Amino acid sequence: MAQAAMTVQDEEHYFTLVSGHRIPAVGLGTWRSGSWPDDSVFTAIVEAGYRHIDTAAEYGVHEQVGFGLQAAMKAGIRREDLFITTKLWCSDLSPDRVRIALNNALQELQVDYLDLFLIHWPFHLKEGASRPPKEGEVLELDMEGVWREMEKLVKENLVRDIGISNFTVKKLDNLLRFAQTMPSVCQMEMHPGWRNDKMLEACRKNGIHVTAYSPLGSSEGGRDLIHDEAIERVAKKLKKTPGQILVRWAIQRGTSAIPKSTHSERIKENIGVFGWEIPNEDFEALCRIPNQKRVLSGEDLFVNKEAGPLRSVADVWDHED
Ligand code: NDP
Ligand code: 1BO
Repeated sequence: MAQAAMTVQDEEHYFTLVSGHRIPAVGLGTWRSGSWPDDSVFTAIVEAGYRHIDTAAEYGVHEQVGFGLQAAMKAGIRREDLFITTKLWCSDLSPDRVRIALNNALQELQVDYLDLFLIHWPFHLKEGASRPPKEGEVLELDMEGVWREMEKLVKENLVRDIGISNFTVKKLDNLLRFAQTMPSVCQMEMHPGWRNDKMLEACRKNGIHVTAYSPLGSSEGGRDLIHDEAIERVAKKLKKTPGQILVRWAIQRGTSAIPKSTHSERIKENIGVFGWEIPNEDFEALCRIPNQKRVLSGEDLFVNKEAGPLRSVADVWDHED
């Protein structure tokens, strides 16, 4: 009986990827995590039971995340029980830069392999590009060449899974034409204020697991879902916090979620999402929250209204919204 209970709990904590590997249902985000993300990473892993840490070269915190990972391993957590995700930034989105970027990431994170390496955004930027980019700073992209290099990293066991982020259905379909190794994961902004059902469905159809980023609505100009009346109502009814309702909603949709916090109470709170469910009627109500809108449109990062090639947010998302 105890054994059966363990298995059920274990299953609820993970999703299985097309590669056969498992991704933890909840991970810690590290974007805008300040100067000491190592403390948050350590707290998350050792005190709160997280096993997935999501980071990116662009967040500028690889080294601190690495310190946190090392400290957690010194405290007895095994590397093979951790799931470490990082991302290939846009200035490295060319075939000759992929391996260099991976090696830098491994060195900074102090690990000898990654669990997941994602294409952060499907746009190639010139090194040091401004925000928004000036004329000539959004470069031509050889996606097939980049993907081939990512595939080699899997074959060489430097990376266990490869994936994508901020793709559209059009870009996904294009990638699937030439991919010899399937993207295992697609990381997208998803929360009740931006369900992005279209992309979720396209990934499901192709057996690609989705990780929901900004599951709480993000920070700094994000959407304040924590105080949304529908979320607060369900939280009150189920005696959970709004943060827990948002993370649980993501998991019940079949996506993993990577809430970010640098506060230890919230880090612990956000993973308290197992062993209970949002009842169907409440789940459906959360799926009907109006004013569906992205928080992270990509405008500052990629749009140059005068010179292009991306002249609007609609261009960034291939006019699919
Ligand atoms: P989240 O949706 O995780 O929200 C983070 C904000 O919520 C912070 O201000 C945090 O503050 C606050 N918060 C955390 N927990 C609670 C809680 N329980 N109650 C109230 N407030 C809370 O935003 P992010 O945009 O950071 O997304 C999460 C992660 O996803 C990122 O950190 C990053 O790893 C990844 N990501 C990936 C992207 C991509 O392009 N692939 C894009 C964006 C994000 P505090 O820290 O003070 O607790
Ligand atoms: C600038 C990168 C967006 C968050 O992943």
